[in-house]
Amino acid sequence: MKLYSFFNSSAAYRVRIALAIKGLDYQSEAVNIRVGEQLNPAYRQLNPIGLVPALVDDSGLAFGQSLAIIDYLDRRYPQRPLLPQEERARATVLEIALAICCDIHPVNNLRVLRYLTDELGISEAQKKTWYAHWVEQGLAAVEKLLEKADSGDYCVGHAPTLADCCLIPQWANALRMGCDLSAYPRCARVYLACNALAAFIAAAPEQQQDVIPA
Ligand SMILES: N[C@@H](CCC(=O)N[C@@H](CS)C(=O)NCC(=O)O)C(=O)O
Repeated sequence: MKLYSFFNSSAAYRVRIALAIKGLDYQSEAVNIRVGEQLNPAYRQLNPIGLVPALVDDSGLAFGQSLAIIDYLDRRYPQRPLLPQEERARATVLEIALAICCDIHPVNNLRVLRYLTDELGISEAQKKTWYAHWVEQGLAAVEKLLEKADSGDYCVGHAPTLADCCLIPQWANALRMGCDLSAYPRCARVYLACNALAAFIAAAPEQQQDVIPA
């Protein structure tokens, strides 16, 4: 399999965690989103949306959307499942994952931030305020969802799930952007516990071949 990835893309990071938890071998192909490689026609053949990640599986099937990729991997390689079978636990995992992937991440994506600064002319300071606002709203909700789920070291239950695959990259992004995360102790506990696991360490941005030092 080949994963088209960028070291600090949180959507690609989700998939890297899933691949590592499942112990799957894959080739990594860097797509530098800072210089627009995600918009190259050859890449858009693989992922018409023009965002990373994209996966090409061992049969040559190519597709994007990190959650679709993780769901595919989970069904195809059922070892260490990332989505519980039990309906209520599954709904809780998806609720947390989607709160991050649909409600926080898209409004703070690179293309949105660049549109705000380059087309609408907002300042760097206003961009930071925008970013922190949506992180704050979103993580406050996630913190409540974790409380409802009675989270511990993981968002739901006693092993990492899709929810953890989504929370850790989102948290890492928020840290990188200098957001105040002190109001979310349950999220912080999950972040610390997951980051002690080999799969999460291997998937981290600083471990990727295409890392660009800050
Ligand atoms: N819903 C997509 C989101 C993918 C996404 O937004 N990727 C970002 C990096 S985290 C990207 O490619 N950004 C480039 C851009 O905004 O132009 C997924 O989950 O795969």
